Amino acid sequence: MTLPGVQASEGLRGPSQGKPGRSRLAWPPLPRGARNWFRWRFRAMRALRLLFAPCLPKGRAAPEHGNLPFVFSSMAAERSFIAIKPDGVQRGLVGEILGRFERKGFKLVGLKQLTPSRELAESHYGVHRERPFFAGLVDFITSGPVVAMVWEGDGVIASARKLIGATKPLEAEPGTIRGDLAINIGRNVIHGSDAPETAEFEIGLWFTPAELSDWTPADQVWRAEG
Ligand code: RTP
Ligand code: MG
Repeated sequence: MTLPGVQASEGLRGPSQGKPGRSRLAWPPLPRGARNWFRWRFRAMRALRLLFAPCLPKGRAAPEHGNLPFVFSSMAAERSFIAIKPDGVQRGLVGEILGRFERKGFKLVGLKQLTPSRELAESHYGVHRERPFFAGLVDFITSGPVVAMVWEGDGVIASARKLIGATKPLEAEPGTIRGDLAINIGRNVIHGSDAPETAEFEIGLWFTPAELSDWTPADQVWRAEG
């Protein structure tokens, strides 16, 4: 595959792939057999998607993946629920935070602003129900608008937690959202799902399937080899 706008002789090769005239991105640095295996697996799955598309139900959250028969469902791209808490919205940090996820290369598939009901907040933080900070946490999260988002991409759940940083902002590394933008545990600006099961639960809690878009960025070829 030749990337659009790139001549075969230009320098878009992996660091160890210096053969002149090669047009393929040699990344990740795996043996050629392994790279080919991944490529053919991707192509086979894409062909299956096209084959099954006409006879599958419409209107699911992610038709491109979610409508596949269960045997192919492991293909579904990973999604995480991310929320900018009321302090982040009040402080005008929405653009800054959205930009960090966009620049990383993840895909935004859901976005809305709402002031959560107590019921929603209590379900969302239900795992902390018995903790002493629970009541204050629910008061805080229902105190104003929250920007709720779903981001998609390989490894997005763990990666988003890294982008977000440690729960206590003073312990969060500089360069992370909490490390750069917050100082207090009760005003730590952003939430991110901490595991695949939590992500699935939280996405279903905050969004209806119709509120999520399945789309392919025009520059996808520049984001991931495939
Ligand atoms: P989040 O769920 O909001 O993304 O935060 P997290 O995973 O980093 O931390 P978690 O343990 O799930 O705690 C949820 C939120 O509760 C507040 N908290 N306060 N005062 C305290 O000791 C305390 N501990 C937790 C924080 O706002 C935390 O983000
Ligand atoms: Mg948490």
